[in-house]
Amino acid sequence: MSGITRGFGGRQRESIPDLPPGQYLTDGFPVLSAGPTPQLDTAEWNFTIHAETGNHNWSWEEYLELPSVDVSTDIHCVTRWSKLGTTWRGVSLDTFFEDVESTRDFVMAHSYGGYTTNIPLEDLLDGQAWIVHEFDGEPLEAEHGGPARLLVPHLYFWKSAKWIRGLVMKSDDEPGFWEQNGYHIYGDPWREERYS
Ligand SMILES: Nc1nc2c(c(=O)[nH]1)N[C@H]1C(S)=C(S)[C@@H](COP(=O)(O)O)O[C@H]1N2
Ligand SMILES: [Mo]
Repeated sequence: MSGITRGFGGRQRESIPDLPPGQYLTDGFPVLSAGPTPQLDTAEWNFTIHAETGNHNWSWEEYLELPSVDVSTDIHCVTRWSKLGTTWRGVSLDTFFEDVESTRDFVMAHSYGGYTTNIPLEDLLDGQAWIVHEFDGEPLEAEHGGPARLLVPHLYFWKSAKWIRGLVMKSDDEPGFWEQNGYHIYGDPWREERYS
């Protein structure tokens, strides 16, 4: 080991503590959509939580009246790009669920355009998920899910449904669109839960 005081003398990969395994950093903001971008008019936009005790519905005006917060977070796409320190503004899912009574443990998120993705309810609560309508201080662009999308940044980004339309409470963790097409049922980027 003489002469080598650090590492192994060869090229070592720079270790970035905030980067999950198998991911690389990007400064851009790639657009990944399974279909065309729906053109949504906020006058007709609605967000609904469907529970066994009834439906709770928010119009765009009602959504904007809810307390909104700034969110700074890292995002990780299963196709291996990560973006650190992204900034969003929106409403915590805790706020929406204050009004909802349900004994069901799972959620299917539904988007305008038909996309779906499944998430355990506990992953949407306690300050872990938001409906967001601003990115980087600007209204969220349609291609990134505007007027509003789900943001669940501790899971791979396919769980962050763009053009969010509603959440349906479920007794079972039924697979959504990508989960039926080979993606992992849960999608933790730190465990590399990419495919099933
Ligand atoms: N409605 C909808 N939401 C979606 C998708 C989609 O195709 N439709 N793609 C998912 C995937 S795979 C990723 S990586 C992110 C991409 O978001 P972006 O286009 O804003 O980068 O949105 C997720 N949410
Ligand atoms: Mo993705």
